Amino acid sequence: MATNRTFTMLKPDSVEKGNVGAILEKITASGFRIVAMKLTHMTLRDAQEFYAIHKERPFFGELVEYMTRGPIVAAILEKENAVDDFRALIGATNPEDAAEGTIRKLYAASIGENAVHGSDSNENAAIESAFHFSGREQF
Ligand code: DAT
Ligand code: MG
Repeated sequence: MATNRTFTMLKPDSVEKGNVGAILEKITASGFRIVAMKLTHMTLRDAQEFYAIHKERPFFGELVEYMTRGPIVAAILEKENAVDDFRALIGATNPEDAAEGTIRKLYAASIGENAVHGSDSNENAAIESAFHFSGREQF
């Protein structure tokens, strides 16, 4: 399988609770290489654009409010089969359904505040990476 990339955000609740170090440790211990990373604070417009696919959903307002309430850690990760392997590492969207040992099982409070983002396809990984990082910020 070809080496490829995915995009992640450690969401505001992960930063607030001091879970960034533990989550990054789990990510790197699972074989992902950090290609780009920064602490950043999304504006309202950033979050509305990033999650535009969900704009008709009833939770969209809450989602945007949550994602903009404090800084996040955005990162690009590289590994064989990166997108699928990272989705497996983070677990189901709702932490109540997430498998034991997954990041959401360990660190997420609820479906609305679920600790981490992971791209759902190679195409979206490229779009989301470019949303947060220029080519010169990727190593
Ligand atoms: P994922 O983040 O697992 O890819 P998604 O793309 O379906 O999940 O939704 C994006 C985010 O929106 C998700 O991480 C948390 C929020 N969300 C999804 N479904 C929700 C719901 N039923 N109630 C509240 N927030 C929800
Ligand atoms: Mg998604």
